[in-house]
Amino acid sequence: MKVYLDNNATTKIDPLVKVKMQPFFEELYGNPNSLHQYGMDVRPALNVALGEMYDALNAPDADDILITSCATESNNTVLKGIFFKHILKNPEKNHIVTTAVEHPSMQDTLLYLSDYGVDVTYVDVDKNGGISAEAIKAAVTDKTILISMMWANNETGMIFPIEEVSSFAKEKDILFHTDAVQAIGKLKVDLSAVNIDYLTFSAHKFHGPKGIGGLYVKKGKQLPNLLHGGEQMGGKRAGTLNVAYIVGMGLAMKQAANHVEKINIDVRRLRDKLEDALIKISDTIVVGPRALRTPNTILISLRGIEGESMLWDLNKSGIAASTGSACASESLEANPVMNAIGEDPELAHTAMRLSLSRFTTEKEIDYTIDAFTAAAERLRSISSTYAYTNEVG
Ligand code: C6P
Repeated sequence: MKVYLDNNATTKIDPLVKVKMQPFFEELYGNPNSLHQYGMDVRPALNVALGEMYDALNAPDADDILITSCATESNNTVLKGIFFKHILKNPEKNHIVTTAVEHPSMQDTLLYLSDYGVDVTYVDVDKNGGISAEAIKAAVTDKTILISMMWANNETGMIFPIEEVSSFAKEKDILFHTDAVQAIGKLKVDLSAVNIDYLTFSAHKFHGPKGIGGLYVKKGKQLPNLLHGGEQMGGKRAGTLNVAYIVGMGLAMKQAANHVEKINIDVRRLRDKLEDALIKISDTIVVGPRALRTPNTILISLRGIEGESMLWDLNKSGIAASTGSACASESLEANPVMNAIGEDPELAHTAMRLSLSRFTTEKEIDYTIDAFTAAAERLRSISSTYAYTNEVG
């Protein structure tokens, strides 16, 4: 049996999305900026797709949705845009508040900007991997131009206090950005109910295609371009529009919004069933209270079992999981969020992330429970043999 439990890294494409995209690779391949019939033929579909995104986010038409190539580009656009538009012109306001557990597309960009005079405060997570709104508020100074906080963490699934912090930012006249990559499709994201200026998303995290994402920009909060060289997207991002992928992202987002309630019942039930079984394995901890996590995610540590060993053992049984975020998988370093939680260094080396989707089945979860439990027993017995060998030898 094959079981895919790495849906926080990427998801399979929704079959309906794939069907909807197909004509745009074949007969409808015109450039939407061309003035001939081929160009004209694809424009209605782009408008439909954008409409689906506005509806899914409940964003007013007056606001912008900028299509990007991925969440990484959206995050870079916000941070570099704020640097060029605000910080470079007024270095008195050069302070950004963020969390210690943002995705590398935030952290590395902030590190890069810090060489140009940007001052960044990274607010630590608590022992559950959560962020307190009070800690964010306390980090703000009269130099703060931006607060950026992810909506939900990709490793733990912990949901951050977006509503409270975004209202606080508005009160203080500070810009507010959220990386909502792990929230779309799992949580209700309603932009008319929160005070968000910028919101990042990526289609492949909600059963859309890879290589396409977006940045919501509130009216009046426009940023300078990251990409220059064309009039596409109303002159806000140059480069030929990827029509098939935009069409796919529109439908995927609509589907994601329509499935949120179902995910919070069905996927949550399967996640809880899996977690209830795995937590019975001795010396095991799961990060963060369930009610405060996205309904699909478990970050678990099994003492004495290296995350990589577990991953390879599960892989042999056909189960795909991860030791943390996919973009850090080649570094073989300890899980960065576990490190940030900082309770016990061993936990960071033994972390495993299991993330479900609305396509995960009960049968797959039952199979995973058996395979995971057996793998844990097997690996623990090997490591105790090693301990014995080391003792006597
Ligand atoms: N996280 C994970 O395994 P891209 O690839 O640019 O579309 O998405 C980047 C990104 C940005 N923000 C968050 C919160 C994310 O989780 C990701 C992608 C994957 O956790 C791959 S590193």
